[in-house]
Parts: sequence; C-alpha cells; structure tokens
Amino acid sequence: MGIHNKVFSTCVFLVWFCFCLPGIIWVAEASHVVYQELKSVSPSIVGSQYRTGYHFQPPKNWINDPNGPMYHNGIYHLFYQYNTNGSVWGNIVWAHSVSSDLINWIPLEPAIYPSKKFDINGTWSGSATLLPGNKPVIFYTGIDPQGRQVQNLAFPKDLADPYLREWTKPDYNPVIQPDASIEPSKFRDPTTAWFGLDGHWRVVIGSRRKMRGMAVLYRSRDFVKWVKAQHPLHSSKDTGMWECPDFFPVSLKGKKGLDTSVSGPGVKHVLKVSLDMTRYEYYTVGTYYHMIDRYIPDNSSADDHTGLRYDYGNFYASKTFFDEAKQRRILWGWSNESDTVKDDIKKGWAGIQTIPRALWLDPSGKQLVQWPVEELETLRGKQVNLYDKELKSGDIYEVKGISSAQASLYLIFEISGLDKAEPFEEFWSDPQVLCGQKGAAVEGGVGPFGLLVLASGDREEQTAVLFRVFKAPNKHVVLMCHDPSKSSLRPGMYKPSFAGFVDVDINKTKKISLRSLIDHSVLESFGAEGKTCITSRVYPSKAIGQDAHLFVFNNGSEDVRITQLSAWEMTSPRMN
Ligand code: DQQ
Repeated sequence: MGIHNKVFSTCVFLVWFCFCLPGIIWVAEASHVVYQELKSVSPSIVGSQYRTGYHFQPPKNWINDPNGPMYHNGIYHLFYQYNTNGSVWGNIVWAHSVSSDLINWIPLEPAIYPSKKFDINGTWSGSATLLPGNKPVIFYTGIDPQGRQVQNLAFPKDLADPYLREWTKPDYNPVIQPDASIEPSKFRDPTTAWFGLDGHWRVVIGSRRKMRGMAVLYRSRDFVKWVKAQHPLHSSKDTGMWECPDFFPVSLKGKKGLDTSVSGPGVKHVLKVSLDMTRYEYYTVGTYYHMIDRYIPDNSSADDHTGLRYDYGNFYASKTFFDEAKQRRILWGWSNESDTVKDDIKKGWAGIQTIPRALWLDPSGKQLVQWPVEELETLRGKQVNLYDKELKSGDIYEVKGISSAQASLYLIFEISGLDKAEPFEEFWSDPQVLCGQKGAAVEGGVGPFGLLVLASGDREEQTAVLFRVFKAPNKHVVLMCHDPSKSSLRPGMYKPSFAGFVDVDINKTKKISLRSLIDHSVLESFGAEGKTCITSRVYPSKAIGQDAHLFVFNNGSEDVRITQLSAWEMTSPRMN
C-alpha cells in the first residue's frame, strides 16, 4: 500500500498545516492529535483487561469515525477511520467490516486507502449512498498533494461480491474541490446524498467561514458533476468548524426510519454536526424547505453548543444510515479512549464504536429517542431479577449472581414523593457542571439514586449512573449523570463527569427507567427509555473481570423503590 510514501507525504502535509510541540504535532484540520514518532509503533502487548467484549473494535490499533455505514443485499457494512500501523491517530485508511446482524463482525481488507493524487495525503471521513438499482457509492474526503480537502467517489469493483471487498476510485476524482470562498483545510466529511423532486442529488460538506460553521450544499444530476448551491443548507455563527454533518428525515409519528431522500408532509428533518471546537456533537430538529434548499431548525432546538446531543458523554463523529431491512434509522458513534497515550501504546489499541442505536423522533417532536438495536438482546446470558426493592435514604445494595464486567441492565425507579426535591438554581444551565458538583457522594433530596458499576467489593472504585430531581419554579428538573470520579485508583486518569437533563414530567410519572450497557472500559446509559444517553470510558484497577461488582444506591433523603431490575451477563459475539 505504499506506506513509506504515504508517511512521507503526510509529513509534508503536516509541516504545511501544523504547529509543533516537542514530540507532538497538532493537526488543525481534523483536531486529531498527531504524535509523529508514535503513529507507526507496534504495540508491546495486544489486548488488556480494558478490551471490550461486545462493542465494535478491531484486534489492534487506533480507530476513529464510523464511515459509510449501509445495508446492502442482506449485509451491514461498517467502514471506519483506522491507523494500519499504530494506536494513535495517523496513516488513516477506511477499514471495512461486514455483518448480517450488526452484532457479529467479519473483518475485511481496507476498502479505501491513499493511492491516487486526489487522496495521496489521506482518506478521511465520508458516507455511502445507494443509487438507483441498489448500487452503492462512497463519497469521502481525500487530502491532495497540496493538503487540500477534496471530495472523491468510490464504487464497488464487483457488485456480485456480497461483501463488496474492493472499491474503485474513478480517475475523474475529485468531483468537488474547494472554491475561492472555502478554506481548503476546512472542507470535509460529505453526507449521504439525497435525491430531490427536481431530479438532482444533493450532498452537504462540513466547513466554516471565520467562526461560522456551515453545511455547504452541492447539487448534481449525474452524481459526477457537482455544482455548489448559492447558500449553504444551514450555517450557525460562532460554532467553528462543522465536522461529520449528518442530515436526514424523521417521521412525525412512530419509530420507523426513513430513507434519506424522503421529504414532505409527516416528516421533520434532523441536522447533526460534530463541533471541532468542543469535540461534542449537537443536533437540531427542524424543517427542510426543499424548494429553496434550506433547513431551518425549530425554535425549540438551540442551534449551537448549548443544543441537544445524541449522547452527553464520550461520543463523536457519529453517522446514521437507513436500514431498509428493518425500516429503521441506525446511529453509530465513535467513543475515544480517555486513558493516556502511553496506555494506548501499551494496550496496542484505542477507540471503539458505541453499540448501534435505532433512533426516532419523540412524540413531543422536540428531540430524538435512541435505543440499542434489538439484535443486542441475542447476547443476553445468565440473568438475575429483583422486584420491589425499597431503597431507603442512604441504602446501598449489591446485585449478586452475575458477572457484571460485561453485562446489561434494565431497571425502573419509582419515586415516593417529590416534596424533598432540592431547589433548582437558574444559573445551572450546564448539566455537566452540575453533575461535577453534585456527584453520587453528595447527599440530596430526591436522589442521587442509581447504580454503581465496575465497582470493587469495597466500593473504593466505582462508576456511578445517577438521577437527581430538582424543583424549579414551575416544574421539576431531572438530571441524569455519569460520575466516574472514583472509577479508577490509577493515578493521573482523566475522569470527566458527563450529564444531561431528562425531559420527563416526573411529577406525573413518578417513575424513571435506566438501561446501562457495561463492557469492561465502557458504560453506555439510556435514561427514560432513551431520551437522554451518556457514554463514558473508565479504567478500573481493582474492579476488573470477576472482581467487578454491581450495586444500587440511594443517597437522597426521599426513599425510592426499584419496581423491576433485570441484569444479564453479556456473551461475546464474533468481533473482527
Ligand atoms: N476525523 C476525520 C475527519 C473528520 C474527523 C479524520 C472527525 O474527516 O473531520 O480522521 O473526527
């Protein structure tokens, strides 16, 4: 694959666009940190206690963004940004895996890698589109010899190969180049294309002008010749570079997903962008005016870094696709490591993909709801249940009977009363800050109650998932929080709290559900049936394997009751 050439030309590119610290080069374009001497280092040990059992990861090396997910002739394809040579970002190709169930994955050879002038310095993120006749095409960003970000196409070499192993890049690439109004280093990550009523395809590309983030729109009749529209599909000031935009329709009613080209009555649209500035993602729900090719977010959807998030934790560069087989839209997201680079080199791997989630519009029309794909349930093994368990103020109770380092949980908490809810301060606009101040150990009125996972028997190590209910002047506010402040006794670990508010009328329901997926170094939680989701990476030193314990707790003065708790050990699928 001409690795040496590639490394050399990447260096040339980096010298042009980077500023350096000893041993570290920050790449402004993709804000992945480049450790120049480390990006081609072989690991000393492959595997560790932190490898996941049922999350998507390759056997070794660095991974980042999910690319071009699609369903084609009975097979799910997942491509992803992959370093062929080391466990930090660099030497990026489109690695490729296939599956018939989204759970068991077969690895294939990289599908797209630098080989032509138009991508010699990099094959970065992009999407797949199914053309008429069920013919897949990939749109991806190539880095050309001048370090410009250009958009290229790739087609399957042999449509009769069920796995679509080999991809051909036509010589007419690049099909889109940055014009004079676009900064060539800020122009990347094409979306899945959609087909308009006027017979033209459309695609958007992430960019920014000054600090205004934008989704630059292009149209094409034949998918080869693309013309820039006069206006971006959408833009928003002070949001910086928009990476990995995603634009798709959602049905106003029900959970069914829609093909990306569907529009008209009964449909709203979602625009998601990954903000390079914050390294978090935000989405809005709004209306796509296809006659003028503009997307306008609803008033209820903030259009900046205070907006809605798919996931309030470690989750970035996500992408959805329409699964025609089960008529659903599925979301993939990248969860980066939060240990040290030194650890990643030792482990020989870094990065996982979160469990694929079906997503749909909440009946309120104001937000999306997500739920792990139903196929995940096939991995459920030994199960324990608990019914009607009272958790009085200060109670902690161990859930025994399963090995909980690789597990899945579903439980419902019932709240007896809300009188003791703490007052909600108006300045608490950022749930993450609030969660940092009021973690699991800080006693409250209604909550904190929840789970302690990946905990040592003495609970010296623990990662908490908790709810806390506050009383605002006209309503109750529910905070859902991951508190990993005690997740590891290892010194120098990065242990950020993550949190989101949960839009439920707790006064009416008096109940809240929680689903948590635990997998050695990752915790994915879904509050209130998927209204608020949080992913964290944690690295315990004692609570490993059989020594990982699971507890439920209530640290609020109001009693709560667990009406139902089901916990399953999770078996391991074939994972690459
Ligand atoms: N990662 C890719 C870019 C994208 C960024 C490079 C987001 O295409 O903007 O690996 O994580």
